[in-house]
Amino acid sequence: MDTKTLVIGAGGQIGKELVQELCKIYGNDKIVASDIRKDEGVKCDFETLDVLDTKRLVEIIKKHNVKEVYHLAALLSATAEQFPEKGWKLNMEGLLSVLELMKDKVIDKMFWPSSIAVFGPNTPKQNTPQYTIMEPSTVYGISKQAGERWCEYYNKRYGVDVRSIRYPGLIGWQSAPGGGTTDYAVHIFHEARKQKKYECFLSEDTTLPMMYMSDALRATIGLMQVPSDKVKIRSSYNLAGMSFSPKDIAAEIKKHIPEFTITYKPDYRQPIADSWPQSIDDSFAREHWGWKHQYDLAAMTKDMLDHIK
Ligand code: AKB
Repeated sequence: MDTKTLVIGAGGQIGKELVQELCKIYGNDKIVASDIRKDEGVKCDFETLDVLDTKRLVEIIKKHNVKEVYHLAALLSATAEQFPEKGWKLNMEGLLSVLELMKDKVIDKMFWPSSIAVFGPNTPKQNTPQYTIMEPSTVYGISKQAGERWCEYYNKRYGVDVRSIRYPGLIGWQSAPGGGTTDYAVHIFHEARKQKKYECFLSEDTTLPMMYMSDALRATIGLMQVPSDKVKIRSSYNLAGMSFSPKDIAAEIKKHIPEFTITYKPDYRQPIADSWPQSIDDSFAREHWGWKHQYDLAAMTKDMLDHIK
């Protein structure tokens, strides 16, 4: 029986596009998508799964002879602040049960996403290094940092092949983000097309690291494809694309939609954003496995607006 790749959290912002991309590269019959709710659009096999249900997870893995897993199910920064216990439980227990299955050699390889949220208010904000002060101040950030420690521990102690990236804010036109602090950078495009105006929940000068989805997918699949000895960091790799503020992105949108206007009404997400870095040093990813981003703010804005009609 052929081996398959399972995407957990396939209905989320990254999951939706990742499943499509993996199907394109490896074929629909090699991919299994799973989420708590059925996504009608998927072309490959789909299994309903709550990642906290380990019995069901094992059943799916056995049924499809799954050997690789992209484990994306998580509560993002803003939602996890509303539901701290749920955020911690989902983000930690889900990861630990897949790591255990790797230890028991049920699965050979896993991708698990970390985030710039592992950094905190005492981290240097510019060109944030791979190794630096990390004192996350959100539940999401704490869970991602703890997750990184577990990934490295399982790799060093049991030799499991787990690979990870600290995603910046991700921007794509195909899927909606859910519950993140960087979500404004996706909503702004839809509102610019629909209303020609947008009220931003972050202040105008809040600069954050961001990345276009096609770059994020290339990085994710690229990291999973390189030989294991190239993956020298088993906690999670810093990864950079671009950095911008709401004011910068609004100015770029205005080049395409001159009538576009933006107003600012910072809310509970502002302190989360203020605790994160503004730009990231990703030289280890570039050196170890050849990472190189393609999209800057101008190229991304054009592509987003070309696709959102
Ligand atoms: C969020 O805003 O929570 C995420 C992230 C940066 O991890 N997009």
